[in-house]
Amino acid sequence: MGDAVTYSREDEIAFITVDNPPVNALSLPVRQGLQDCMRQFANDSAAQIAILICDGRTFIAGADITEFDKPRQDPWLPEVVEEMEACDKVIIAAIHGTALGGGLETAMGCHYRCAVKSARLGLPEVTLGLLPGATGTQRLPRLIGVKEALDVMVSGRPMSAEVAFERGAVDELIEGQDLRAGATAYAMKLLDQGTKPRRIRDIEINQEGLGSKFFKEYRRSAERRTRGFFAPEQIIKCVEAAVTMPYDEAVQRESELFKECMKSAHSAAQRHLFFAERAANKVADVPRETPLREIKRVAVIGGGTMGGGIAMNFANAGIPVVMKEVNQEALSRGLGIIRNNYEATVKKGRMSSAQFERCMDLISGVTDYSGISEADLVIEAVFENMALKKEIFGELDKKAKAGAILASNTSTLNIDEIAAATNRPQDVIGWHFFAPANVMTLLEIVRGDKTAKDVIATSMAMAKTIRKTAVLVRVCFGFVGNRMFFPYVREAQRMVLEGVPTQRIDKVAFEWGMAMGPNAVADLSGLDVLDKVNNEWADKPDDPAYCRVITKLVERGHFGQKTGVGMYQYEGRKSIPNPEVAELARTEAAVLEIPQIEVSDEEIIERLMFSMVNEGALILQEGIAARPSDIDVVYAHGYGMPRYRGGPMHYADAVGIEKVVSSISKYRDRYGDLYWTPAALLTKLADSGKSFADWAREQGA
Ligand code: 3H9
Repeated sequence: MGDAVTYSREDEIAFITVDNPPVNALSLPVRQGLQDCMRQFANDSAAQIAILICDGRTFIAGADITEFDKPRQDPWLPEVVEEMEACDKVIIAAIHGTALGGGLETAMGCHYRCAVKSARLGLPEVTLGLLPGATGTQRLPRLIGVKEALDVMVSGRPMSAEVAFERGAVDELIEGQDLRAGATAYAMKLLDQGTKPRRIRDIEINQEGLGSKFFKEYRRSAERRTRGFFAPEQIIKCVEAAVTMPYDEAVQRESELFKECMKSAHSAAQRHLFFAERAANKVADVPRETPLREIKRVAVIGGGTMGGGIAMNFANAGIPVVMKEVNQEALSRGLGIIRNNYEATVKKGRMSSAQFERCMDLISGVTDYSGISEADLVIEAVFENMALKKEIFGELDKKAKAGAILASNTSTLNIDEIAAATNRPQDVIGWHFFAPANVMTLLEIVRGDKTAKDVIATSMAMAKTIRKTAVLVRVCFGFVGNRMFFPYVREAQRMVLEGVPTQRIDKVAFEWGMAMGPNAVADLSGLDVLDKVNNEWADKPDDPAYCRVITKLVERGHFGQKTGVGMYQYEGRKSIPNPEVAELARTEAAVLEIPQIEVSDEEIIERLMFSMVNEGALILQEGIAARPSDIDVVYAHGYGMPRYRGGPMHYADAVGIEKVVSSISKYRDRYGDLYWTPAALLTKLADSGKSFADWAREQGA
C-alpha cells in the first residue's frame, strides 16, 4: 500500500497522482490513497487547487473487477467520491485514455473535468451485469441530461472527449497530448477566475421534455435492445429515482440496486466473460514477446460471401487486400456484393462516403495467382472440400512468398492434412470466420501439429487488428464451435422426431436467451450445408435417426431460408411453421420406432445445453481447447449465446456439475450410451464437487 496514489505540490497546485498499472483500477490501495491524498490536500494551506491525474496509459478505468468476488473493504468508492466532492477547494480531474465506470464516477466527484481529445469517457458497468454504483447514475443525468445519460449507461458505450465536452461532462478540452501542462494551465485559469467548487449533486436535473410516459417508453425501447438482461432495468430504476427522489435517498436506492446486480447470476456470467476474453489471448507455449511476422498485404482466395466478408475486415483495418476468383464473372459478382454491403453501411449512417471510398480502394481483384506472391497473409475461403483445398494449398506453396502465412477458412476440415499439401506446414494455420464474416466477432484460430509459434502469435495479433475475438483451438472435426453445435442440432432434431413442435423448441431456446432457436439457425445455415457436413464426417454416429428430418427435407430440395422452405416456411424473412415437418417427423418416427413423448421446457434446455456441455468436456479432455472459458468465448461471440449465461461451460458451473451429470445419466438411461455417456472429466468434477473453473485453476489454464 502507499504508492498507488501520491500527493505532490507545485506552488499553489496540488497533484494527486494515481499509479496502479495496467489500467489504474480502483483497488483498495487506490481508494485508500485517494482518500488520504484528498485529506492531505484539504489540510495543505499552501495548496489552492488540486489536479487528479493518472500515470500510465489511461485515467482510472473503473473499479477493480477482481475484487468483486471478495468481501467489501472500506473505504468504499461512493464514500470516497462524496468526500472528494465535499472538499472546499477545487479539485479537477485530468483525463487521458479511458475514464470508465468508477473512473468516471471519481472524475464526477471532482468539481471540473478536463481531457485530451483522444480520451473516452463512459459507464460500461452494464456490460458486466452491473450499474454504476458509485453515484454515477445520479450524477451523469445531472451533467448531460436524463435521456443522454440513460443511453450512455444502458448501452455501456463510451463517449469521445469531444462528445462529452459538447454534452457538458467535460469542461475543458486540451489540445495536444501534454495533459499535465494542459491541466495546469486550466487550473491556473480557474484560480484566476476565482472559481468555486461546483458540486454535481447540487445541480437540478433538467426535466424539460420528460413527459409522463418518458420512462415507460424508454423501458419499452431498451427492452427491445437488451432482451433478457437484468442490469438495464436496474439502471433505469436508478435514473427514475434520480428524477423523483431527493439526492441522498436516490443514492441509497442506487446502492441497493447495485447490490442486487452484484449478487445476480447475470453479473457473475458477464464478469466471467470479461476475463475469459482476455485469457483467450494468452497461449501457454507462445510467449508474449514472440516476434510477429509483418502483415502489410493480404490475399483472399475465393470471392463468395465468406471471402468477400473476410476481405472487408482487412480493408476496414486499412490493410490492402486482393481477392482471387476463378473467372471475371465470379470476381465482379464478389466485388459487387462487397460494394453493396458497404453502401448499405453508408446508408445507415455508420460509415462516411470517404471511408467507403478508402475501403473500396484497398480491395482489388484477380482471376489468377498474380498478386498473391506479394501477400504476407493468404486466406483460402473456398467451399468446404478437402480435395479442392489441398489443390489450392499446393498452388499457394508454389506461388506465395517465403514466410507468408497460409490460412484456411475451414469450418470442419483437418488443418494438418491441408498443411501436408505444402512443403511449409509450419506456415499453415486455420482461420475460421463466422458468417457474416464482416460482422461476427469470433475467429477460431486452428493450430496444426506443425504450425510455427510466430504464425500463431501473428494470427492472434492480426485478429485484434481486424477487431475479432480470437480463440486458439486444435484440430478435430468441427473444432470447438461446430463440434459442440452438432449435438445441439442433433437433440433439437431428435425432439422433433419425438413430436415436439419445431417452433416450441425454438421459442424455449429463444426465451432462455439464444439469439435464435436451433431449428431457425439450421434453416439460416442451410440444411443442405449441415447435411453435407454430416455426410463428410468420418465419425458420424451410427444412428439412422441422426438429423433425420434435415436429411429428408434436403432430399425434397428444401434447404431452409435460401429455398423458402426448411424447418420453417418463409414469407420473405418471416418464418411460419412448416406443416410438412410435423407430418414428416411423425412418419419417420414410426419407421424408426421412436415413441412420441411429452417434453418439458426444462428438458428442452437440458438436452440442448447439456449435450453441448458434455461435448465441451470431451474437447477439454482431448486438449482441443485450452480452457473451459475459451469455449465460453466461442459461444458468446459465434453462436448467439447471451452474455448473461456466460457460455455453456460457465452455465454448467452455475447449474452445478453434479446436476449436469445426473441429468446426462437420466438421458443415458432413456437413450443409451451413444450420446449420453458423461465425459470422464465431468464425472471426475462431479465426484470431487468441483467446477470447470476449479479445474481450469488447477491446470493453471
Ligand atoms: C465499476 O467501475 C463499478 C463501479 O461503478 C461501482 C463500484 C462500487 N479491474 O482490456 P485490456 C485488466 S465496474 C481489474 O486487455 P486494453 C485486464 O483484465 C468497472 N482489471 O487492455 C487485463 O489484465 P491481463 C467498469 C482490469 O488496453 C489488463 O487490465 N470498468 C480492469 O485493451 C489490460 O486490459 C470497465 O468495465 C478492471 N476494471 O483495454 C472497464 N480493466 O493483462 C473495463 C482491465 O492480466 N476495462 N483490467 O489480462 C476495459 O474496458 C479495458 O480494460 C480498457 C483497456 C478499455 C480499460
